[in-house]
Amino acid sequence: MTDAAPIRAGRALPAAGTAVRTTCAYCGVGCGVLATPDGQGGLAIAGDPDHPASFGRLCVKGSALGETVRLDGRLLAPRINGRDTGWDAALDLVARRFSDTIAAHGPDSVAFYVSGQLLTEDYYVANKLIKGFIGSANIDTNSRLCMASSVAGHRRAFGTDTVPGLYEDMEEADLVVLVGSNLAWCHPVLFQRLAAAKEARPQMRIIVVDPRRTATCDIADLHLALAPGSDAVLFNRLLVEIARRDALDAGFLEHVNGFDAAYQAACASDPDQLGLSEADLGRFLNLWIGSEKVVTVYSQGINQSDSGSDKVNAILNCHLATGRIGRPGMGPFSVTGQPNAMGGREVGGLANMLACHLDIENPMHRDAVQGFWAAPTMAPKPGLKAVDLFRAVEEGRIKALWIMCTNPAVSMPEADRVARAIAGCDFVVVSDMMAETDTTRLAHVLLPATGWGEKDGTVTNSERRISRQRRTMPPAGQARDDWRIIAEVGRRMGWRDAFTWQSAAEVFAEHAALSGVAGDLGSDFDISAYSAITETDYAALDPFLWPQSARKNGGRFFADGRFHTPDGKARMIAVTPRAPQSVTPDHPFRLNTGRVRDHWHTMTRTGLSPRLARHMAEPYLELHPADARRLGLQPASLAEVESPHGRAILRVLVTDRVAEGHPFAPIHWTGETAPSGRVDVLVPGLVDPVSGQPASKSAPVAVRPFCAAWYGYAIAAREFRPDCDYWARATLPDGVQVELAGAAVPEDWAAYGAAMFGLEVEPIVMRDRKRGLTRLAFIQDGRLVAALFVGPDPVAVARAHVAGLLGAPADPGVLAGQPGADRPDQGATVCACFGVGVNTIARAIAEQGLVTVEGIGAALRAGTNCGSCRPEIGALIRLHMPRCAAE
Ligand SMILES: Nc1nc2c(c(=O)[nH]1)N[C@H]1C(S)=C(S)[C@@H](COP(=O)(O)OP(=O)(O)OC[C@H]3O[C@@H](n4cnc5c(=O)[nH]c(N)nc54)[C@H](O)[C@@H]3O)O[C@H]1N2
Ligand SMILES: Nc1nc2c(c(=O)[nH]1)N[C@H]1C(S)=C(S)[C@@H](COP(=O)(O)OP(=O)(O)OC[C@H]3O[C@@H](n4cnc5c(=O)[nH]c(N)nc54)[C@H](O)[C@@H]3O)O[C@H]1N2
Ligand code: SF4
Ligand SMILES: [Mo]
Repeated sequence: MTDAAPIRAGRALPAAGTAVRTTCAYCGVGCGVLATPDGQGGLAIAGDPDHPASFGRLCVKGSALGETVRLDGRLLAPRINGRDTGWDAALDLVARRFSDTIAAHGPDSVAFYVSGQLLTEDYYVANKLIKGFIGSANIDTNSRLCMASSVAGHRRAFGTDTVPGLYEDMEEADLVVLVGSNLAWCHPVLFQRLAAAKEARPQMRIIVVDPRRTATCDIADLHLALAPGSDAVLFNRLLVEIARRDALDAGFLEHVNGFDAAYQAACASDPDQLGLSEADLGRFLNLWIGSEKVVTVYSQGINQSDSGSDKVNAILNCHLATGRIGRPGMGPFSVTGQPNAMGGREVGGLANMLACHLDIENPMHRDAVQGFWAAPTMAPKPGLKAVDLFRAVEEGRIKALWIMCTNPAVSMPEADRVARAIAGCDFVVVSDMMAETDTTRLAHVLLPATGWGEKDGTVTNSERRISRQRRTMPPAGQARDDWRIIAEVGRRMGWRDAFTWQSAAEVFAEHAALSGVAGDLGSDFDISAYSAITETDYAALDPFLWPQSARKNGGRFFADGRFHTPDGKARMIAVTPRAPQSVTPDHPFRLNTGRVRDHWHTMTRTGLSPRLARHMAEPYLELHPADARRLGLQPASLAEVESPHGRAILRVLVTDRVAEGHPFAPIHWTGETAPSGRVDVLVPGLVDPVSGQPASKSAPVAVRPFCAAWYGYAIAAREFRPDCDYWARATLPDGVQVELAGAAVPEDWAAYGAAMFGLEVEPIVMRDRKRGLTRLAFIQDGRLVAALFVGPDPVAVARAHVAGLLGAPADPGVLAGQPGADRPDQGATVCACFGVGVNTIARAIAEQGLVTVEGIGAALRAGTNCGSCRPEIGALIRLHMPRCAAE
């Protein structure tokens, strides 16, 4: 990087060595990134010290962005039925098939399924095309799986979908309660801000409410491992206690309807269902009620439930009853997952919203938007929500489907059924950056989209801050921006004048102007200050909080007691807690699902980074020791997990982080990376009746040992696709590594290995008949190109060591599978930035007596770059601390 000041690039690409201000591609924290093209197609990545969400910090995923902008695996040209074609042919076909379908079967026979990873400009154009021109509201988004219950809860309570507070409220609070949020792994930079605030003000308290003990608990004063799904009981109990202790804010309650009914319902719920000790529950109640400045952060442990909306409202009720909302250091705070989950809500990307927080069911709102767009029609009613949308695809009611920027064949509940529905649809278009995903494999037409780093636009983060993503590199192959692709289809469907923008800035300006119309109708989403933004100003746009208009600038909402309901008052909702779907004798376990630290969803991008693959290389099942014992499952063996909807095979990780009967599995593995590790095949398509959000955290399942006759570990310089019952692939700096297992032992390992790797060389074979081990090394031109280790038990090979030998001059020692005595095995990676393993850290603790995260950092560098692994280092210190130091 040069010393030149970072630029806010215009439309021209920046010169090599020039840092460009942009925003991270991943989570809803929305960190500022300085991306510097290296002149060879790569990018150097650093945190932007001036970005108000992150002040220079980046987590490990953000830091590794440069490793994911390679061309590997990219979709480089449009394809029709698997064959590369030109844009004209592809766009004409899409426009014609959509027009013909609408002509024959009406506007509701087509649908778009989009994503919170689209930029606001992309989202705006998609919403305009389908709602205003096609005349259907059959557009839904993966935010339905993510934020829909928060949206519904906000709209019920506030009359609008608005997050009242700001990130700094978490830093200023005396108590932060994290409910169903693994902030340390899922919003790492916000977690770091919180951890720093607590360090600076040790009297600050943090409570984690999660049935599972996560890395987030590392900074918690109290962890409430409540019974899964019982959060509404907890917040009802809190409401009752708030009233009993006279902690209600009578003045604020003047601005709130529904207290009595909410209170009655709260009194009727039974705190025994929480499974918490009186002492823990008492501490929670005391701290919450005793701290005026309290922020309740919540995420998927609340939203992803078949009563998620009620859980959201149970939380909002407590903040409304105490008037702790919209003032510094206090408020309910729903954190968004995707980089533009919030932007999608603003433009009306959900089937039941219009645009700019307007209501699709309000005829005045519909008329205003139709007038602004000069649209021939306007969707008259809400469209199908994600789960229903794919059911309609299955039933043949949706005959043309366009999926953009999401991978529903992996991420939707009942994923096998959804994949079958897509495969059976008459006409499927998929816009993606990548060529091979579980969903792109099912498309008739594939449209290559530009990805992060190649596109221009805006995203809105969890605190309503809009910031620019900026183009820093040319598009891959023929890839085009999503909004341009959608606009082209709109024009080819006959609406030439409505889709004429020349730049993302023009789309943004139109959206801002529409928000002014919405503002006149009372909408709080109003950024009309930007209605006439120029190209130059858009290029230079600094991050800003909405609203920005003649009426209001940035800041918090609702402290003034003015809400967006017809009578201007907030609404408390009577919540009668409902238990999650019951487990049954056939499916006696409740499967919880979620995220790991270093992967992003279906891994199409994070899977390209060897650094990110180091932390968790395989799909796994966290299982309580008592369950493991009862089922006869050894650590690192494989479990078969089955539900009425599908079956998966996962590596067993025995841990008391989870409760008995309540295992956990991460969501990231796919048909491309571990075909039997797709957990959404197990999850039922059961939804919240208000929000339509699926219950992704509580699938009833059966767990049993997978009877593997053999286990294996393979490395290879080139990609290969194994053919056995279980495999999981991860990227290495110079190739790939794969974990394998099978129910039947092949006759000839040498032949099996050669066929699997697609190699014609004779391997060097080492057999240990007594222990049933076989080890093969394939050497070409004196270098190791592939190796396979198999045995009747999970193979004990030092992974990092063996993987490092790939491509190196062949060393007969490779088949030992372990480093020599002079090079101790460093074990599973903890710090992905510097590649520091668990054994190395444990040794440093024991031998050098290091007992602080800082001390480990000084000695090993671990934890000193992005800081994502600091909670894990802390946990290792507690585990391995020499006894005298612990006392
Ligand atoms: N590393 C990484 N970060 C990400 C993402 C990613 O893929 N990888 N994805 C982003 C996206 S889109 C999202 S939506 C966010 C999600 O961010 P989070 O919601 O923080 O993440 P999850 O792991 O899905 O779930 C959070 C926790 O909910 C808990 N939980 C399950 N059931 C219950 C319950 O009944 N009650 C309570 N209180 N808790 C429960 C789980 O044990 C889990 O620890 O992360 C964002 N950030
Ligand atoms: N069981 C269970 N299931 C879950 C969840 C859970 O916690 N448990 N979480 C749910 C949640 S919260 C979410 S958000 C979803 C996420 O699930 P998905 O949205 O399906 O996951 P991604 O892997 O993020 O998919 C994004 C796709 O868009 C592509 N892409 C990236 N950038 C661009 C671009 O600029 N343009 C285009 N056109 N394509 C692009 C990527 O290559 C990738 O194929 O999963 C949901 N599913
Ligand atoms: S916390 Fe990490 S993933 Fe999220 S925006 Fe910041 S750098 Fe990106
Ligand atoms: Mo999400």
